[in-house]
Amino acid sequence: MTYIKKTFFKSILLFFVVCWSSSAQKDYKLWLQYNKVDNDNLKTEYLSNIKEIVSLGKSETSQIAFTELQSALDEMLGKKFENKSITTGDHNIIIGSKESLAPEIQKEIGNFDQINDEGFIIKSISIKNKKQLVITGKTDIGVLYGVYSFLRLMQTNKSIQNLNITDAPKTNIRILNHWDNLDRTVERGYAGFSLWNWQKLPDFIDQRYIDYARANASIGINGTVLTNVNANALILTPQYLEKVEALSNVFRPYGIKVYLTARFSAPIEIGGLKTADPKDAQVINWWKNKAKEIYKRIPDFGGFLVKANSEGQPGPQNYNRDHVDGANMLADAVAPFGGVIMWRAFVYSEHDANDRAKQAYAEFVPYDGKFKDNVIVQVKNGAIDFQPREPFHPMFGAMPKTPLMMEFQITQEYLGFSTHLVFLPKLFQEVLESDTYQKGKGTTVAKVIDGSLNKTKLTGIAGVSNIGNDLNWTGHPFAQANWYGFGRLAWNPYLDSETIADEWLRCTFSNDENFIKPVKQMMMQSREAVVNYMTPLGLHHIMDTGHHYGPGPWVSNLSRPEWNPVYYHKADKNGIGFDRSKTGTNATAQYAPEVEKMFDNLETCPEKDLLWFHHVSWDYKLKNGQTLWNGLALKYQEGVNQVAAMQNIWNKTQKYVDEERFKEVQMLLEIQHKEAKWWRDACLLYFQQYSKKELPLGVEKPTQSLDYFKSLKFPFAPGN
Ligand code: BDP
Repeated sequence: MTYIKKTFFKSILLFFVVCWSSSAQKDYKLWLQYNKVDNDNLKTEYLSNIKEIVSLGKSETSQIAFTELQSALDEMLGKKFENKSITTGDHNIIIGSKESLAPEIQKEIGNFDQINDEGFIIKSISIKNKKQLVITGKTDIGVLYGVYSFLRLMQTNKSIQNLNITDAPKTNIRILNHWDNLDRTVERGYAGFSLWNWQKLPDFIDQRYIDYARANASIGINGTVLTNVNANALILTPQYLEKVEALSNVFRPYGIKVYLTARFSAPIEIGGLKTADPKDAQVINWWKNKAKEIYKRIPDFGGFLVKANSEGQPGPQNYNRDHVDGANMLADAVAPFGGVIMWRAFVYSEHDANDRAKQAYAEFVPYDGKFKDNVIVQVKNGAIDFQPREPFHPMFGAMPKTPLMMEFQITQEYLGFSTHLVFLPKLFQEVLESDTYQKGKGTTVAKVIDGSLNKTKLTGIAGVSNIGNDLNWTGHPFAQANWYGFGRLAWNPYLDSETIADEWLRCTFSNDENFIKPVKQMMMQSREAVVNYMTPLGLHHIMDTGHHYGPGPWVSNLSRPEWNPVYYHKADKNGIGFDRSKTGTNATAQYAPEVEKMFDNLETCPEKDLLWFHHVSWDYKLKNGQTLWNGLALKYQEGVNQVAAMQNIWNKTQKYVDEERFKEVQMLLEIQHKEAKWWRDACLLYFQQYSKKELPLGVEKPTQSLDYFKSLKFPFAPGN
């Protein structure tokens, strides 16, 4: 080859490597892209308002805050600011906690009592006729959150002149639940393997741990449960605690506490005891010593998350004790060190013939007020299990004397894995805004969760993580928005999901309105789309067995009745739906009278929840005049159409998005479209056996038979 040819090929190769790595990095960088500010006016405004950075703190956290600000400004404005550490001239950005600020600056900032320890204040002030921008808080973590919030303003192209922002998280525990196993598989994980490389820990600190902490800090997440709720006791042995300690050292400066899942039978499995009875003196002692051992290594260890007597997990009931006995025993063990117990309310029993939707309430509500102060009961958003749509869990309206924590699922176990684009903050918002009527109108779930309704001290929101070791963290580029949105809502459960979508798009892709407007619309409709093509009008739990991938409304052969889809839809020749009204299981009675009445009455029950609460005939007239059968079929079709509309929107975004992410999303939407049709066809063919009616006009004819759909098997579907 001639020299010229060789150089030509080399440069082509280099070009591809550069292109590949820069776009691959884009995916990896999440919402912290810090794209160049290309609007000249804005750039001028930013540069004239930022002359120097003065970073006052000395801690590792302060260092992180400064470096973040410095490198972000470098990327966005093309200028590298050094740390001046003393204030000269004007238009400095001064970052530091209250106590690091000069008294005259403190005075200008005003009242620090408006914020809690994690809150921040961003304020433009004037000192000796010099303008300064101060980012401060009571603690260095507050300052770090302030820096991220300030950078978000710039990332979303907002003005930074005359700022006066006061913000603080409304919940104490804002936490990810990783359902990660010690062998690095992730239960219900669709983004690769677990981030935690237990084999190489504690000596090898993967850069990903740091990047993970940074991403979480940027949205205010302050806790992480490293291990699966279906717990393995080995995590509590010294061999593993040493590794956990290493991770907690990485996370600490980012304000993130580590928590673990506690297997209730650990005293037997790793402690050599004969029992795990929470009233047994040796057991009590074992947990006390275990807590001591953990806190010696990890002084700010958060505490334990416990799944007990649920789906085969051991618990206090194995010893004829109850949830209170179990939770309080563990609470006593961690209390001296400031730890908390997050006790899950996701319980239902094969020995209980009652409607599964009623069981958690029935089991837990009698315990209201009986848990120790450092116990918080973690309740899933709905009474069944993270379905595309569920009415809010009745427990949220029924335990005024107990701190209740929200459990959302960020990983899309029932919403198309990491293949389907579904913007979950819309779902989260719907739940948080639901009115429990616990203390009259306007007592929403959000008010229960943030403690404002019942003056609860301990508050929290948990999200089952969708993060794995995929290059882009979450499998689907848009699934990053669900991690982001979860964090933002955990910080402030009153945020609007559309605002979140807007922020995320600008930070992750582009500020171009021609991109933002349609793509935001696509995100906002994506949740309703998945409800429509999977489980419209209140249908639920009709997915296939085990892996939960794809439709399986016909499944009826599982050993426990409440594991079978037929238990939930109850389709027969008379109609379809689960009668949870007074004439049925009376689950509606678990809600406050106003809510009960609304759900109970066919006239007032929202149609989106119709088949959740009522069994209605195929000829039942919907509000739009259609029969139920026609309306149901048209909803399925609408879901498919909505995905097609999402594809149309995305296909027009090519010029605003890097090639790699554009193509990824395009391919994923194509699969989503195929799978939406699969859901529609399989479900309608199955239900049609009972309705015995033709598909209405406008609904496409299935191209396969019901037997074909039933024959599909997925032995290696992920996350199972
Ligand atoms: C269900 C999942 C199962 C979890 C369980 C739980 O299918 O893998 O272990 O919830 O939350 O949604 O404990």
